[in-house]
Amino acid sequence: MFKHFFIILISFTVSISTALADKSMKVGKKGKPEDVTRIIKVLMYDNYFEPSSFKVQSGETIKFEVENVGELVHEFNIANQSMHKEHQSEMQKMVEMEILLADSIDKDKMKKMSKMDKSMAHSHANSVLLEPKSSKDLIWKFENVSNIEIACNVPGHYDVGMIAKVEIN
Ligand SMILES: [Cu+2]
Repeated sequence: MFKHFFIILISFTVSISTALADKSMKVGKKGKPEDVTRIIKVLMYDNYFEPSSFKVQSGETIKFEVENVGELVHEFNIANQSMHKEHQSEMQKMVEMEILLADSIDKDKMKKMSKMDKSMAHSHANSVLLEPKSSKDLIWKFENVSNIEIACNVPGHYDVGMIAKVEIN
């Protein structure tokens, strides 16, 4: 009986620490405008990024000028795979609540729902969510980590490969 409990406790602890390790794995942080050393223009199409890969230096602060030139809503999100996976369920919820539509965002509804559930506001320093024909800048300071991907987590888009590789030197 005691042994059984102990095994459960161990597996529970292992799964928690794996989750924590992923979360604390730094992908960088929001950058300051005065630290920007490079500007990269990014176009979002249905369903891919242009450019489709990025080479950055560790410690570099880049301003991404992101423009959605597609017909659908797209996201530009700097994260690692497990962060993307987690964020995809938030985005799925936004679709179910009809905040996130295929080609638009219901901003009034977003405002209302986010009072009850903060994640519905979609305010993340590492991401911009854009309606077609709109643009926004994102300033990011990269740190020395592997497995960073720039991806779109609008439901279905990640699965069809709306992912850009990031190589950090
Ligand atoms: Cu997309």
